[in-house]
Amino acid sequence: MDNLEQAFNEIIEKDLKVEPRDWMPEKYRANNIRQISQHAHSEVIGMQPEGNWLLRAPSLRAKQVLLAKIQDEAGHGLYLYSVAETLGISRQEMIEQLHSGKAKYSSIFNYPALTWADMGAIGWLVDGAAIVNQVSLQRTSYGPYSRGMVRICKEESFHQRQGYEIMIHMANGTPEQKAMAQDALNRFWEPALMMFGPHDKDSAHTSDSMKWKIKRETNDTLRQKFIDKTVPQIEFLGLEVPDKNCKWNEETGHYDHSPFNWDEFWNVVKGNGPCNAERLEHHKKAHNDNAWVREAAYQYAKKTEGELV
Ligand code: FAQ
Repeated sequence: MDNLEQAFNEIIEKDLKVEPRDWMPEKYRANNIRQISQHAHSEVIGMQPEGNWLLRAPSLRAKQVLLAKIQDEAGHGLYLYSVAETLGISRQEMIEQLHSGKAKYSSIFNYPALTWADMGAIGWLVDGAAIVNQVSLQRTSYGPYSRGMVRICKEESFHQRQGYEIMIHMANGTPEQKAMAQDALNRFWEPALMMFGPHDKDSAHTSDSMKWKIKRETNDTLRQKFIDKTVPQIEFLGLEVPDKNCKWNEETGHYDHSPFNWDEFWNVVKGNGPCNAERLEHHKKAHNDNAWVREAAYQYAKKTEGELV
């Protein structure tokens, strides 16, 4: 083992942070680029289901809050693209990988947002799941990713409350509103649990990522934390857990759950979910229609800085 590799291993062992200028194994770099760029794509594509409801929000307050939340997601995408850039990939390459299908984004955003209650379910469950995952990632070994997560988690916790507030209103509203809340929960429950990725035994990257402390907890551990935290919130709303086998287990100290429909998960991940085509087309169109903004920014930077950027 040479000195560079030894220095890298020491950083990991001592729980210090790997910084952009440090030497790192190519596989460590590639794994971080993959995860961070996909995380960024998820934040950006994730604006679409909620954007669908901006013009139909039931009050000015609801519209303002939803707009602020969606803008936050755009910001998260930008921090994360910047983090990935410190590893030596350009923004353009990342976008090309998204458009060609080489890079993924979270499966959850390929489901439609059909009712206003879905805005509640997304904020509560999707942001809620994202928080459980990202709180753990605050301790990830790559310094810029870890620091980005600290700020993102603060904003996500506001998003989760925004969603839960909508659910409280709907669940305590008319019988029709309560039914809408239950229907949104039914449709988003399992897809939200699948945000944590395949079971550990089927997860291609977990072993390397745990070794290098990119991931601090496994997919199944985080999923279980989310279930344990969320079931009492469902009960508080007076709604029913969509999974009849979801019961408290005294022995394990966790809620049990039914097996998941992994065929559906992989089908969505492979591009065949209800909204995959629509989400990508929308992104490509927005990217192409706004090419002039990138060109104008480039020309302005050239003029003011006197050099290519
Ligand atoms: N969807 O070996 P693993 C948010 C892929 S942010 C699609 O277990 P890994 C905020 C995986 O990429 C939500 N693909 O992978 C918000 C890999 O394929 P690859 C996003 C998935 O990386 C709220 C293959 O399966 N959060 O919601 C999914 O070790 C509301 C094998 O899987 C993050 O990205 C999936 N659910 O663990 C925004 C957090 N799961 O890459 C707007 C950071 C797995 O070899 C509105 N990411 N795959 O082609 C992570 O923590 C990890 O990447 C995991 C997956 C846990 C997602």
